[in-house]
Amino acid sequence: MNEIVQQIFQGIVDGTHEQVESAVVTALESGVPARTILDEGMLAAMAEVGRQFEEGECYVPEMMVSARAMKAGLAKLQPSLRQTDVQAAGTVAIGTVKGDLHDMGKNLVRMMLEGAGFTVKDLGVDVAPEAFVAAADDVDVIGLSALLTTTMGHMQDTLDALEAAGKRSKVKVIVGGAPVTEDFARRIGADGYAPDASRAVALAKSLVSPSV
Ligand code: B1M
Repeated sequence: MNEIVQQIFQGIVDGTHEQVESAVVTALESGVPARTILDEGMLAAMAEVGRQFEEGECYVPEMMVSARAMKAGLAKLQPSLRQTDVQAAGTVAIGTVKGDLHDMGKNLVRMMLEGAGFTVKDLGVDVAPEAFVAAADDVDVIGLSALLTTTMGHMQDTLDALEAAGKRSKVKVIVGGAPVTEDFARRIGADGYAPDASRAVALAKSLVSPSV
């Protein structure tokens, strides 16, 4: 791994947000592609933090400082993940489902959608089905994110609430997040599943303009 990308990786694992911020800036200035920084530095580091948590090598406070470092780095990376001069591709309301406070995957999907020209309404975290229903009037696509196996069920609740409100046919619903699978998405009746932010953009585009 490139030395500066390694510093980003280690800074996120250690939770040293200032080191991560400056290393991301240095990496961009020295021509490291934003995707490499994201995939090999940042996402790989969060996967390592998750592994350490699972193995009992770190606890919630350490996960929180790593998350803060990741957010600091993402803020520096964000302009490079966006493209200017793109046409608006459609509108999306995105949120992390009820009971779930994980927001980095959702934020990344939002940033990449905005970069691809979508207008995105970010509903935040711990979003109740009713809030998604309320947002459905103004958007083409609703995006649901969940990181906990215990909160995935609220995706189904949200689809049911849209159906009950007579709005299900007005919007496309896409789902994602680490425990979510293609099969789960099909079972709950979502319009699509994406395993990562890039594929969420491709999916949203294909649903808004089926010929793309
Ligand atoms: Co928590 N956490 N966490 N956590 N956390 C996980 C998810 C966990 C897998 C860790 C582990 O055990 N290995 C585990 C869940 C286990 C399970 O359910 N099976 C877990 C747990 C248990 C918990 C708590 C219950 C811990 C506790 O309190 N005892 C607690 C729950 C709080 C709550 O939500 N109610 C908790 C808390 C936290 C922190 C607050 C400390 C922090 C979150 C900070 C924040 O988000 N602001 C945190 C973190 C950082 C993690 C890990 C380490 C990293 C998550 C992350 O941000 N990844 C995570 C372990 C892991 O995932 N390896 C873990 C980076 C992010 C960019 O990836 O979110 O997967 P991700 O998003 C990806 C794709 O999934 C996809 O695209 C993104 C980019 O490629 N994607 C979509 C996501 N949403 C999408 C939507 C789409 C399409 C694609 O369409 C709409």
